[in-house]
Amino acid sequence: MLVLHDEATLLHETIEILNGESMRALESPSRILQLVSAISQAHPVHELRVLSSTSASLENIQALHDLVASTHDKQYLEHLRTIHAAWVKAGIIQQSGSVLPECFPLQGLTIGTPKPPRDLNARPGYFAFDLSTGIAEHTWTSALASANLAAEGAKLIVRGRDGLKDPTKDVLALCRPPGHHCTTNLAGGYCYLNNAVVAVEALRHWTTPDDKRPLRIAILDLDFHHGNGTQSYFYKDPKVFYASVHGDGEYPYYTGGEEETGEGDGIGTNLNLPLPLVSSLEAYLEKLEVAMDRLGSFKPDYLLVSLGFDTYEHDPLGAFAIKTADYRVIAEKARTAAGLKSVPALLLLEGGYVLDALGPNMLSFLAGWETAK
Ligand code: SP5
Ligand code: ZN
Repeated sequence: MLVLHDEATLLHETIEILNGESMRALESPSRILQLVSAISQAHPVHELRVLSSTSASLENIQALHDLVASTHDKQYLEHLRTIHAAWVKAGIIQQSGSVLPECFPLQGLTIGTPKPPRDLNARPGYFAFDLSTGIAEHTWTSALASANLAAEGAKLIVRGRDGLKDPTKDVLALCRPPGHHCTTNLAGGYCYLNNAVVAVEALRHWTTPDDKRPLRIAILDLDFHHGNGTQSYFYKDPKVFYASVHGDGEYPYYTGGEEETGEGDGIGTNLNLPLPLVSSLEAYLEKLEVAMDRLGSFKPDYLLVSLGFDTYEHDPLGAFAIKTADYRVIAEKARTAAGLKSVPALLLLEGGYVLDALGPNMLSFLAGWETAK
């Protein structure tokens, strides 16, 4: 597997409120260090390629900003980029501190559509939906680097592009922060920029213009949590099929039901498979098979996988009973599904919070993925 990493993804460090306590966010730089270490040790089975979004050419930086601006709300991006410095300047926090929301403009509180508040303390609540998504000094830099890995991964799996000897070789992007919870204008669940959304638009961008037929893209979300942000972005889009297996009734609580099947032209291209808690591999595979059948029948040109390891048995934020060896079976089933076998795939890292299990779980998954081909 070709694995993409950027050291700028390590810079973001923030706090969250979890179980009524303020603590360092479980989504930490060590997660990526663990994965990089495991993948490096597995060389030459896996190839680690280190990119640098912060020292990219001006042209590439502009392209990245354009891509992010086309997929997220302008005021929201401005907020992510500037609020930490504004809070420091106003004396609300120190440079090492984090911006967290204070008040949310929820349904029932506001009359009509809420407007972005001028008050600096109030602004974070307008652009977030939880207290796990603090904005620190380097959050914007890491979020951009993470989105850049998704975009570069997309570029690489487009057939025939850019220096890949085997253009159909799959790519894993070690994205951090993750992306599948945030919408075009709301941060949440440790997510600031939606990397899967960025990858889809990058795939569309990099596809050769002589092929006028619109691309068909399948997204398989294997994180323990429902990818509400990705679902909402493609909810009315008939060319993107989103399928998710996730904990029933778990975070983000208000999305992920079976009845959410898409809207308008997009009816039938959204599939939620909530799974009861403490499900083991057997129950998980049943749902995965349903997801793979539907994604395969969609006959996509590309497959994106939102890959989270918080389905692991000991994960503090998950409640399934998946073991390290099980990831091999899960990956093999996903990779060998009818209609998807020869489809180029991009894997994007989402959650997974047991630090010393991340490396083994990823290597197990990749082993299953690669033997399946
Ligand atoms: C990317 C990702 O995995 N984000 C997840 C963020 C989850 N944050 C809130 C977790 C709350 C867990 N509470 C457990 C409730 C058990 N019923
Ligand atoms: Zn998750």
